[in-house]
Amino acid sequence: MGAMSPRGHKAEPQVVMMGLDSAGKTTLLYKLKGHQQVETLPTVGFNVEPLEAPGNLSLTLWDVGGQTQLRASWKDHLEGTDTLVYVLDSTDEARLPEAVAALTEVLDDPSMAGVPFLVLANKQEAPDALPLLEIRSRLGLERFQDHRWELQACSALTGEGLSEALKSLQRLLKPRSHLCPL
Ligand code: G3D
Repeated sequence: MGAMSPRGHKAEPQVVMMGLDSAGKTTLLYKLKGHQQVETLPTVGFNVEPLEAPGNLSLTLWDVGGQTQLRASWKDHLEGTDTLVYVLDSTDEARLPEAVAALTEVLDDPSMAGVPFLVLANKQEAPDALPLLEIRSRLGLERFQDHRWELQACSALTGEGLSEALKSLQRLLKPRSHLCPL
């Protein structure tokens, strides 16, 4: 488990994974960890999973439940976040506004100022998935000018897009070099 020490004093980058319930966070986490069988249970509270990603990237993922009654506790887990991974169910058009509102709330938290984020448009293999461009415009990501962000289509079920997602994560975890003075 990663220590919750102040930003910049951690052994491992702290990656928080969030999303509404059923977005596919648990499936994604286990797929990334290389488990063959995924038995999904509703995420209760949060769990912390060390992740050995390719490229010697060692991360700690926080999987925070999206159930309404637990959303208030998200804020308790934001301090020290290096990158946010926000998982969206691309097939759930009805709850897209709720997902966008939750993402906005998280990013508006003072402890998330300037923290980069990766939006994973999950379940893209499903025939009724909204196209990535549609999702991009519905999210209005351009609003978040104070954050570096990336949007990646993926399927936790098939694994499609996951290696690209990890590459995005690696990019976002790198500090912006042009901010460093000589
Ligand atoms: P959560 O942890 O965000 O709450 P889960 O979500 O990982 O428990 O997934 C919720 C449901 O979505 C599960 O189905 C799971 O199999 C499905 N799911 C996750 N990722 C994908 C995906 O990429 N494509 C498709 N088609 N389904 C996905 P069940 O039926 O077990 O509820």
